[in-house]
Amino acid sequence: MGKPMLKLLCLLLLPASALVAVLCWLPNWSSVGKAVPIETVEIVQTYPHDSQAFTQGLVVDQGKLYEGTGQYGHSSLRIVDLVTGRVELMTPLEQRFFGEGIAVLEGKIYQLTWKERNCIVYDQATLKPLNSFNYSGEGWGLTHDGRHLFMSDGSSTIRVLDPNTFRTIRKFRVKQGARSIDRLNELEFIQGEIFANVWQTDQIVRFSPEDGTVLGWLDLSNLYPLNQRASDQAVLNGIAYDDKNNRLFVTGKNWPNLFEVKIVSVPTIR
Ligand SMILES: [Ca+2]
Repeated sequence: MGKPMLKLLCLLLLPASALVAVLCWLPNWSSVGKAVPIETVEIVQTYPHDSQAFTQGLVVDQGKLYEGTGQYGHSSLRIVDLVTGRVELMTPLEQRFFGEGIAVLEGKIYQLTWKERNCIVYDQATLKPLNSFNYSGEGWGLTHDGRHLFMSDGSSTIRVLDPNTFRTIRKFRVKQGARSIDRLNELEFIQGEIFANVWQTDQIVRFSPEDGTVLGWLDLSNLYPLNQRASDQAVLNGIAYDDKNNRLFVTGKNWPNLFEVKIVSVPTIR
């Protein structure tokens, strides 16, 4: 290439490279204008819920409610009649385990434990333990997209796991712009998004399972007033989605009710 041609090429490329440099330099370029909707819910139906259940995992599958409960000496995995709240089948965990999130996938139930680094796998119909997997760190919430498990650990990080090996395939952080959203607890995969309880709040955050980008918030502070709760541990925790009938259920730790709710848009953004 001759010198005149090289000069011309440099002149042509300079504005483009300058633009790229500016775009890369902008610290929150990907988050500019990322205000997201805050929505609330209306109660469609109220059902009884075992107020002794320290809810850590909640799933609806084929019209049945599956619940995982926590606390040492009280942890369990349950099949619950959705309408009456009656426990139909229950497997208690060993005293050394503090039960956490659950996911139901291909005839198996996966139940995390808090600090015991042990995911117990059960037969879905009998709740009989089949095997278990080890993992590092803490276990909080669990859900799946039909193929992989998604696991929270109390931070803003979500691990994507192979359900056959529990190997971590990838990880991402849940972020709204530059702000990490941590204390992610119970999870639910809903129509291509993940919904997560944010521990010790009445807020649910919705985010992308691809990269953790926050897509919106649900404010559920209207469901169960703080001054009626038995303790400050009785926080919102438990999201279950009935994908066949498009029904959304929520409850909390030691809440006396489980609610079917409908999302209602309100004209606010955060
Ligand atoms: Ca769930």
